[in-house]
Amino acid sequence: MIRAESNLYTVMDAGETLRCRPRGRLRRLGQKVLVGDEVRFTVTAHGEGAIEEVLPRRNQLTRPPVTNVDQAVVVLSGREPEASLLTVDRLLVQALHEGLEVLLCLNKIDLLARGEEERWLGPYRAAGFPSCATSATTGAGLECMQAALRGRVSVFAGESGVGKSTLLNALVPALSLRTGRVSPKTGRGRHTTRHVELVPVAPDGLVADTPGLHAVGTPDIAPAELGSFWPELAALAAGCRFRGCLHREEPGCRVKEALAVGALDRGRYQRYLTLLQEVEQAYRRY
Ligand SMILES: Nc1nc2c(ncn2[C@@H]2O[C@H](COP(=O)(O)OP(=O)(O)OP(=O)(O)O)[C@@H](O)[C@H]2O)c(=O)[nH]1
Ligand SMILES: [Mg+2]
Ligand SMILES: [Zn+2]
Repeated sequence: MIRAESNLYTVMDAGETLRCRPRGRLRRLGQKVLVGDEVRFTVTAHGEGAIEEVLPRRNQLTRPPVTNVDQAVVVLSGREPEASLLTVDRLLVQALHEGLEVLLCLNKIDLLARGEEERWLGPYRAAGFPSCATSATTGAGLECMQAALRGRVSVFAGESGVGKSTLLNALVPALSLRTGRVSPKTGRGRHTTRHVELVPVAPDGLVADTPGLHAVGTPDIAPAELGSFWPELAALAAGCRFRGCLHREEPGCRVKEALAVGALDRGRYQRYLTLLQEVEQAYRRY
């Protein structure tokens, strides 16, 4: 199910869409139909459909409210607005914690000087994250996005104003989502996206346009687990002297060794420490 308007649902099947209403039985069972749900339906009179059953969900996001999501596309821009990498890392942790694959998209590369793209994406590429560098306005890098979106359900995340809606409009020309202006005063965007809908992109791909996230809260993760969401730290953790090493002050820590020889990005590590401290504080409150 790709779109919900009050009690009318749009279901997509083999590339065709059908307007469906839920059977009263579903409502009586308190069974909600959510965007992203796989459903069993029958065709009724007047070319409408009836949703008979909602199939088991693989996952369910609350922001945006979409189910069965495969991938989070974390969008950032180097300028207008200049990305907060702490926000980017929070979003990555949140997405990985939800069990999603992630794709980083550096948008607005038309505003960047040569070499800046690598400065933004380099540490993430080194950590093993797939990435695209795009300009939604010039069309640069859109083939990279098309390839990454095919065959799966994706959600966009990222600060307001980074160009999520503009990117979607560029990827799906038939679409015309509302896009916002970046405030000249703050260099930040305003949240202009309100509804949630899955739109077809690339062969077999579906994408939700999400409200941009200004700030996401402290991840609900145990301190010793946090490192597992930093792929470049997780790859070294098995070699640390202590199991459950937090890679902070412990002796025999492979992460500290790698930092000392410049084999790890300091910024990523610092943001790990920042989130570790937050996670510890939240944890102590229990
Ligand atoms: N120069 C440049 N501007 C862009 C690019 N992509 C988007 N913009 C502009 O950035 C502004 C914000 O874009 P939106 O697509 O509304 O941003 P958003 O991420 O959807 O923002 P929210 O819906 O508020 O979360 C608009 O003025 C766009 O025209 C790009 O690649 N290059
Ligand atoms: Mg938007
Ligand atoms: Zn360690």
